[in-house]
This record gives sequence, structure tokens and C-alpha cells, in this order.
Amino acid sequence: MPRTQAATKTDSVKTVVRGACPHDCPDTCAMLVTVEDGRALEVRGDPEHPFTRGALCVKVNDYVERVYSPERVLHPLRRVGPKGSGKFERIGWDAALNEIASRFKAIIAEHGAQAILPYSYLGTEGLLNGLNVGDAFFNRLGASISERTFCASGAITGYMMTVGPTPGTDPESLVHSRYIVIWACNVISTNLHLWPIIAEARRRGAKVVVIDPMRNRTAQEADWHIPIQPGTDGALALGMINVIVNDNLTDNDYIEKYTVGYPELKQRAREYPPERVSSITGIPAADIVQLAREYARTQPAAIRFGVGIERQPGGGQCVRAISCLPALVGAWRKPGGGLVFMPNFAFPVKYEVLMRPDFIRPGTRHINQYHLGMALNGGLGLAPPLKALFVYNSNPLVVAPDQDRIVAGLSREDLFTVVSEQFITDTAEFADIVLPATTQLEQFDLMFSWGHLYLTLNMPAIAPLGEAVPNTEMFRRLAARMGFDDACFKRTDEETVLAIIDWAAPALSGVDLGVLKRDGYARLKVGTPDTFAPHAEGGFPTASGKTEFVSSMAARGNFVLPLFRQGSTQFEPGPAVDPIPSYIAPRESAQTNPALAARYPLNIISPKSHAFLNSCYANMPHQRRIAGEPGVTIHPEDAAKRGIAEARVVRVFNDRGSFKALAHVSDAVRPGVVVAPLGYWRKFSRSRSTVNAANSSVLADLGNAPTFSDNLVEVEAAGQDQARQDRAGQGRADETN
Ligand SMILES: Nc1nc2c(c(=O)[nH]1)N[C@H]1C(S)=C(S)[C@@H](COP(=O)(O)OP(=O)(O)OC[C@H]3O[C@@H](n4cnc5c(=O)[nH]c(N)nc54)[C@H](O)[C@@H]3O)O[C@H]1N2
Ligand SMILES: Nc1nc2c(c(=O)[nH]1)N[C@H]1C(S)=C(S)[C@@H](COP(=O)(O)OP(=O)(O)OC[C@H]3O[C@@H](n4cnc5c(=O)[nH]c(N)nc54)[C@H](O)[C@@H]3O)O[C@H]1N2
Ligand SMILES: [Mo]
Repeated sequence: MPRTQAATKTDSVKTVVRGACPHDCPDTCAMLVTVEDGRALEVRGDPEHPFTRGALCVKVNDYVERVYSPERVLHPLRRVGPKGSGKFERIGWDAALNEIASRFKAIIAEHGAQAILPYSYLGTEGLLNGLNVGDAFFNRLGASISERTFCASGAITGYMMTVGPTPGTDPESLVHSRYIVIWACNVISTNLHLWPIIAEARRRGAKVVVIDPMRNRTAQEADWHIPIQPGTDGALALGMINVIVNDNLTDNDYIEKYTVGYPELKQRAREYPPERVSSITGIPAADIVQLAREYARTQPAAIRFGVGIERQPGGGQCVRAISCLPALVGAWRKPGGGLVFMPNFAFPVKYEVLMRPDFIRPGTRHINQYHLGMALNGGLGLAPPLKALFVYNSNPLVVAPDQDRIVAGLSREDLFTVVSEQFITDTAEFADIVLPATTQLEQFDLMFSWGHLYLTLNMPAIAPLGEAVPNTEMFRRLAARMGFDDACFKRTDEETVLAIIDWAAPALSGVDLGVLKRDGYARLKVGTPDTFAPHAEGGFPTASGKTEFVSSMAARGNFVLPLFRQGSTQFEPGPAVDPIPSYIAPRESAQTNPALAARYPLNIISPKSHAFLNSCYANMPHQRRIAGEPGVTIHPEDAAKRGIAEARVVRVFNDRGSFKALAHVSDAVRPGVVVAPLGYWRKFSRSRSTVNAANSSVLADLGNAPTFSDNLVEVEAAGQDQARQDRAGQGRADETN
């Protein structure tokens, strides 16, 4: 059936414009935007797109509400009240750019350019306006390099050390799977459009297993939920390997031809018999044995692991162990077997054209974004200290740990803070200058995906509102004002799209910008979901071309993808990395730190919220109603011990900080575990603090990932407060709506 044109007249005034969801979500939906007289009326999912299938989600269905929200920032603003008061006056772009340029120049003259830190992530995910949009500018400026390991960096490092940068299993081919292990991923909330594919596999007889400390929405729908103690997944994976080896369930032909280091892996796994793994993970030994046997025997078997897996001190090695499993049992042999993690490795993007690592001055320091609290408060031994912070595409006050210290840092009178935003977020409240940013309907962009194999074009549907500009335009203006006349700062958006994609790559054969403008999206030419089995015969993009049970990359130590470091490849040598997958225990647990556990006996985790996208939408009335007040889910036994009843306001605290939330008493969590979803804004919370006030900024073993799941707290009833709303059943991490 021919597809709708890029902009098709449906009647005299309404047009439909092809767009793409901008969010940091694996689904990257193809959207159709209905526009009338220059105003967007609605967005909907493209019914013809094989992954979107005509549906968006609770976050994005009413995206036009976000676009036309009366709260949008539509003009440059300058602070008039004290830091953090959120009091601003409207100024013009010229005045804003002049102030930024003159402050930057003065800071550079006095302290050097490294006193300036860019801070950004994936508020919008497009290749143009997303992760790397400001890299060329800040590299040219000589600013400190922002190490952006917010998400998946630890898992990526572990994955690359084992199977290389492979797209892995095509998510669409999961229809062919007979056994699907969903490991630390709440698919129904965070990867919704994968669920119909998994449901189809199930109709065809597949078994779906969820390994998660919480009976989340996905676990509620699964055939088998295995509740695991947070941070112990590495032991479970090694335990599975132990059983698979002992029971002779290995695919010896595959191991011989397409792996290296089997004897060493076997030796390591000997240390993890089911009984020992049971005592570490809290999973009965019989279940560990059953899981390993079923996984090995029911081919093709797929493992979909989420970023939840990396948020532990041994997250990287855990991913290494999990990534060994498919080769061990020959799961890669057929479509539907293997690992679903990061299909984005298939997209032929020339990131260096965006990042311009050649601009980086030798020796420029890196500051990890999870260390913002320390970096702003004289920690990390920074010389020069930070004097300016430029935030775009991110809301660190909500999404980064060490929240109290970030508040203190942003309150510094001598810190010049610029925030480019769509809304006055918790972070923007502390800005000296706020710059207005467009939404996806007002900008041109090209979207890769980390959840499927389609390249999707986003055409602007409406003109920018007020004086809002896309991030690309903001950096063009800043570069001009700073006097940078390199050609890269003068490219139009369309010229940039042409420059950053390797259009001659086999994956894009027959695809060009014209095709994307006509069709909206194109599947990469890597085979069909029925045929794509990238490692049926090995061919792993590792040094050996094989799955590396013993990793050759371990010799170079820990590393972070240059993509997450503005293109920088300079990496300070750290402790040696074990080349064989190992289990690294949580730092905060009764087993490893009994003294701490005596004071703070509950292990808190902070997964994604169903109705928010990280902290996006946590200010939108509709999504706030669905999410309810900030909540914390606690097991009935733990609640009873503390005299906590359903909907009671509780204080969650440890030595790092505290926040208040409504208690949800439920056996959806393991005893000893509490769950507080991420995303809520401080300014809409009772304590003006959120879960990241209690989280630590300690990084994991690989990829400098966070360790959010390694966190002990205590929970106590707080006063006599009750739920503000009678919707107290909402806001729980396991709610269904
Ligand atoms: N609705 C919604 N969708 C989103 C997002 C959102 O904010 N909201 N964010 C997007 C982004 S940026 C990302 S990275 C993805 C992330 O999506 P997911 O990969 O699903 O990540 P999380 O929600 O952080 O965690 C998933 C699960 O891991 C579990 N978990 C936590 N610690 C452990 C552990 O130690 N072991 C095990 N086995 N499980 C653990 C949590 O209970 C949770 O159910 O979602 C994307 N999609
Ligand atoms: N405790 C805990 N903390 C976490 C996580 C967790 O699971 N638990 N998850 C981590 C993960 S996986 C991630 S990815 C990060 C997410 O961290 P962030 O990427 O910082 O996520 P958001 O909160 O969505 O912030 C994005 C901001 O960008 C703004 N924005 C959107 N589009 C544009 C645009 O086009 N231009 C500009 N200038 N701004 C725009 C939005 O309004 C929003 O305020 O959080 C991490 N933090
Ligand atoms: Mo993320």
C-alpha cells in the first residue's frame, strides 16, 4: 500500500506532516502531525510503521499540550530574583547572546576555558539537536569535556568487550523466539512497542521470563517472574553458566568455532554453583537450575536486558556474563535468538563530523556528569574551579544524584549558569540566563533508534513558537557571537544531515534524504526480521571476530565510548579489568556492609516512571494526574515493622539526603527492597527533594555508569500527613492504567 506523502492535503486546510518522537526511548515512533492553519491539532502514531503500529504512548499522545503549554519558555530570560527563585525578566536574543559571550570571555581570560562546563543529555534524541549538538562549539571553546555516561555506558562497555559493537538481535525478530528473558527492563513502560512483538511470540508458544526485584507491569504479564536482590545479577548469570556447563547443555560446535576463552569461563563459573548463587541473589536454587535449563534447551532464546542491569557496582561485568550466554548455547544461530540491547550500532552515523574531536586541546579534563554536585562544590580537586555551566537537553537537578550538593552548587553567586529549555525546570530555576528551545514539532531532525532498525525523519510541522530556536540554531548563534567562523558552525540543518550520515553505507542502499522526505522512515538494509541472524556464523565485531569469553579489550582497562565524551579518546588508566566475567557484589548490602545495613536496612531502586520520560512530562497536568504524587513502594512486612500504612507520607533517608513520598504497601517488591520511580520534580514534591537526593555518585566498574540500585535507606512515617489526593492508589511503581 503506498504511504501517505510527507505533507498530504486531507482537505482545504488540514495537512499531515511526517514526524518522529523526539524522546530518549528505544521505540523512536514515527508520528503523523495534523496541522491546520499553521497550528498543530494532534499527533498520532504512524499506522504503517512496523514498530510504531499506529500507537504512541501515555507520554506523547497529547504532545500538542506540551507544545502549546502556557508554561513554555518562548523568549530569552534573565534572572532578576535570588538564585533558584525562578524569577526572570524577558530579554532579547541579542542581549542574551551578548551577556553569555561577555561572561564566557571574562571567565576564559581569568580562569581559562576549562572553567566552563557544558552539561547535556538526551532531552531530544535527534542526531542534529541531541547528544552531540554542542560538542563542536564547546570543543572549539576549549571547555571542560562533559563525560555523559547517564545511560547504558556501562552496559555498552561490557557488551562491546564481549560481542563487540554489534546491533545484535533485531527486536522485530523476537516473534521467532521461543524463550524470552527480560532482564532488568520494564518493557511495558519503557519499550512499549516491543511488547506486541513479544506477545506475538507468546501466542506462538514462547515463554516470557522477567528477572527484576519488582513485579513491575511487565512482570505482571510474564509467564514467570524471578524476583532478584538488586545488584546480584552477575552472580545469577554465572550461576546459569555453571548449570549449563554441568548439565552439558552447551552448543560445543558454536563454542569451538565462534568463541574464545571457554576453559577460563568454565573455570570461573565453577565458583558459582546454584546454592551459592541462591544465597547471593535470594532466588531458590531450583529456580536457578530451571531457568538455566529452560534457557539452554528452548532455542531460539533471546535475552532483552535493560539499562536497569548496569546500575550496580559490578554492572559492567554482569553484562559481560549475560552476553556470554547466547554463544554458550548457540542461541545466535537463528533469527529470534541472541541479545536485544542496542540496535543503534547498525546506523551508519559519522559522529566525529558532529563532535569535532580535532578541536579538543590536548590534556583537556573530563568531568563526569554524575559528579556535578562535587564538581560545583570544590570537589574533584578541580583547578581551575567551575565558573560557568551551560545546560541543554538535560535537567540535572532531577536526574543526577547528590541532589542537595547540586542545589548548593547552583546557588553559588559566582557561578554563571545558562539553561536552554522548553520549560522552567528545577534546574532552569537556578539559571542566570534561560534560552527558549523548540519542541520536535518546530524543528527538523533525523532520528536513529536504540530499539529498532528504522531511520526516521522529523519534518517541522509548525513554525517555532515565540523566539524559541532548535539547539542547532542556538549553537550557530553562539558560535557567531564568539567569533568562530569554521564552516561547521555555518551549516544548515539539512546540510548537517547530509554530512553526518554515511549515505553510501550498504545499510542505506537505496535510501537518501528524498526517500526519507517521501516515506518518513526507512528500514536499514540488514536483512528482514525473518532472516536477520547477524551471528549465525560468528562474525562478531571483536578483535578475534568471536564472542570473547576472555576479553582482549580488558587489557586496555575501563573505557567510555568517545560518543559519550564529545569525541575524546583520551582515557586515564584505571584499575585493571578482569578479562573473565566476574561477580562484583553491591557496596551497600547486609552482606558487604553490615554496619551500614543496620542503620539503613532497605535497598532502594529508582526505575523509570510509566507516565514520565525521565523528568519530561513531570510538569504536565495530564501525566501528573496519571503518575500521582511521588510514591515509594514497600513490602507489607517492612511497612508493618515501621508502622507504615498505605498512602501514609513517609520520609526516605540515608546519610546523603532524604525525600518524602507516599507509601504504597505492596508485595510487588521483595522484602528489603523499596522502589521510588525517577522523574518527579523537586518543586512538585513535599520535601522539595526527590529520590536522587539519596542516591550516590559512585560509578560502576565499567563505562563510568551510575550505581543507582546500590543504595541503602531507611523509611519512617512522617507526621500525620495523608495523601493530598484521593488518587492514592496512583503513583505506585506497579500501578496499572
Ligand atoms: N515510560 C518511560 N519510558 C522510558 C523512560 C522513562 O523515563 N519513562 N526512559 C527512557 C530511558 S532514558 C531509558 S534508559 C529506558 C530505560 O528502561 P529500562 O531499561 O526498563 O530501565 P529502568 O526503568 O531504569 O529499569 C528497568 C527495571 O530494572 C529493575 N532493576 C533495578 N535494579 C535492578 C537490579 O539490580 N537487577 C535487576 N535484575 N533489575 C533491576 C527495575 O525494577 C526496573 O523494573 O527507558 C526509556 N523509556
Ligand atoms: N535515580 C535515577 N536517576 C537517573 C536514572 C534512573 O534510572 N534513576 N536514569 C538515568 C538515565 S537512563 C537517563 S537517560 C538520564 C536522563 O537525563 P536527561 O536526559 O537529563 O532527562 P530529562 O529529565 O528528560 O531532561 C531533559 C530536559 O531536556 C529538555 N528538552 C527537551 N527537548 C529539548 C530541546 O530540543 N532542546 C533543549 N535545549 N532542551 C530540551 C526537557 O524539557 C527536559 O527538561 O537520567 C538518569 N538519571
Ligand atoms: Mo536512559
